[in-house]
Amino acid sequence: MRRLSAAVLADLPEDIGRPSYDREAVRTGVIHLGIGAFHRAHQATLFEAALEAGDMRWGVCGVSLRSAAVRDQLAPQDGLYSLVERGAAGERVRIIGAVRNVLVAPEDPEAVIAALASPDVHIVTLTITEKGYKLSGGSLDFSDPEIVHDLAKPATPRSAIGFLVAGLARRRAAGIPPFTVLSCDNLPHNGRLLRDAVLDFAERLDPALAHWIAAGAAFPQSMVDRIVPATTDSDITALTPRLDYEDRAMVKTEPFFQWVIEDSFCGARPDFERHGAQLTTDIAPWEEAKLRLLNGAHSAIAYLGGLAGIDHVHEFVAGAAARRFIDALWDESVTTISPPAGLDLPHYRQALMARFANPALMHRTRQIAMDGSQKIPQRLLAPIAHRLDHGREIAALSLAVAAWMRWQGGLDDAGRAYVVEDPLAAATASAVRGAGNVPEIVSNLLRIDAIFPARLASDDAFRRTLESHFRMLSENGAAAAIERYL
Ligand code: CS2
Repeated sequence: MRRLSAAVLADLPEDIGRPSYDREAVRTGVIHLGIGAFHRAHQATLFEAALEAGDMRWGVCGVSLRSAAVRDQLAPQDGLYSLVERGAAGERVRIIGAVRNVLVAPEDPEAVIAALASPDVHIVTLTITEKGYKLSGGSLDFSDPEIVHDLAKPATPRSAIGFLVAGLARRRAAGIPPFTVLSCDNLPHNGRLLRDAVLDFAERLDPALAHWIAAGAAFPQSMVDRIVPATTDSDITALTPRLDYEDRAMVKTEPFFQWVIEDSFCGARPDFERHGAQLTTDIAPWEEAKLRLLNGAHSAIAYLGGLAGIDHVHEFVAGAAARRFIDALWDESVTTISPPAGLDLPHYRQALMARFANPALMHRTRQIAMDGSQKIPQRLLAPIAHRLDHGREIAALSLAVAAWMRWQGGLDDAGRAYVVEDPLAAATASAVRGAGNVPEIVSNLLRIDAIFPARLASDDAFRRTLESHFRMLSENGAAAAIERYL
C-alpha cells in the first residue's frame, strides 16, 4: 500500500482536511519532548492552527526520549499524519503538518541539545508522563539512575530534565535567551514541579546556570484534556480506504479539546486564545477539577473494569450500576475541589460521562491502568485525605484504591494473568507476595511511601475501609462490588 506523504497530499479525497499553508516556509519554534499520540492529537493541533493562520513560527520538532517508533512512522510520511476525531456526529479526518521532524534522543543526544539551543525555538512542550519527571516526594530524585547518569555526563543526557538543562546551558553560552518550558502532563502544579526539578539539577552542575534559568526562563502550569486512546493496527486498516493511502502515524481522539495555560511566558508565543486554548492566572482549580473528576474516574474504571474483565471504558459505563458508582465517586471528589469560575460542575460531570461513553474511541482500560503508582496520589489519594480531614466518608474513592491494590496481584477476577506495567511494579508485587492475608497486603502496600503519604498510611479508618473493600473484591469480584451501587 502507498504511504501518506507530502507528494500525495493533493490526491487525497476532498473531505480530508490538509495543510493549506506552505510547509517549506515553516520555522521550528517548538521542541516537544515525548512525542507520542497525545501530543499529536493535542498541542500539535493548536500549533497547526497557528500555522494555518499564517504565523509560520510554530513548526514542531518532536523528540522521542526512548524508542524510534514514532520517528519511523512519521519520517517516511514527511511528518504528516491523520488526526481522526470520532464523536456523536461521526468521524472527521484531517492531515496535520505541524510536526517537521522527529529526533530520537538515544541515537543522537547532541542533535536534541542543538535543536533546543536554536534561536528560533521559543517554547519547549512536554508530555513525558508522570514518571518522566523523576520526582520523589515532589522533588527531583537524585538517586534515579538516569539523573545520576545525566549529572555525570551532562553532554549526553537521557532524561528530559537533563536535556532541558543541557539545552539551556548551550543557549546561555551562546547568548541566546532561555525558552518557556510548558509541561503538559497530568500532574498538579506541573510547571512548578518541573521548574524545581530543572533548577535543582542545574544547581548541582553550575549554580550560575541555575541562577540564569531562574531569572529568565518561564515554567507555566498547564492543564490539558483530550482522550487519546492508543492507535491499533485495525484503526490504521480502517482508515486506509478513506485516504486511499496508508498512514502508519495516525492518531484517534474525541472532538473535545481543552488546554488551559498559566499566562506566564518568557518569550514569543502563538496567539493561544485565538486557536482554542484558554489563558489564566489561576490554574490550580482547573488542574484539580480535571485530575480528580476525569482522571480519578478513569483510574477507578481502569482497575475495577480491569478486574471485572472489561476491556474498554465505554463498556464499563454502559452498566447502570457502574454509572451510579462513578457518580458516587464524583459526589465524594467534588467536595474536595474549588471549581474555577466558569466551570459548571453538574454540566462538566454530565459531559464527562458522555465522553466516557463514546463507543468509537475504544479506549482500553489497560492503557489507563498503566503507571498507577504515579497517578493515584493526585487522582484518588489527595481527595481521600481531604475528606478524611473533614470527617467525611470515603466509600467510593477507597473502593477505587482497593481495586488498584488488588490489581497489583496480576490476576483478574476470572483468574486471568496480566502484567502490571508500572515503574514500582517490583515493589508492589513484593508487597503482595510477602503477605499472608488481606490486612497484610493492605498494610504492606500502604507502607510504600512513594505512593501513600504518611497522613494516609497511618489512618486507621482508611486502612480498615481498604481491608473491607479488598475482601469484597476478592470474595465477590469487582462486578459485584459495583452492583451494590444500584
Ligand atoms: C488517562 C488520561 O491514561 C490515563 O491515565 O486518564 O490519559 C486521560 O485520558 C487524559 O488525561 C484525558 O485528558
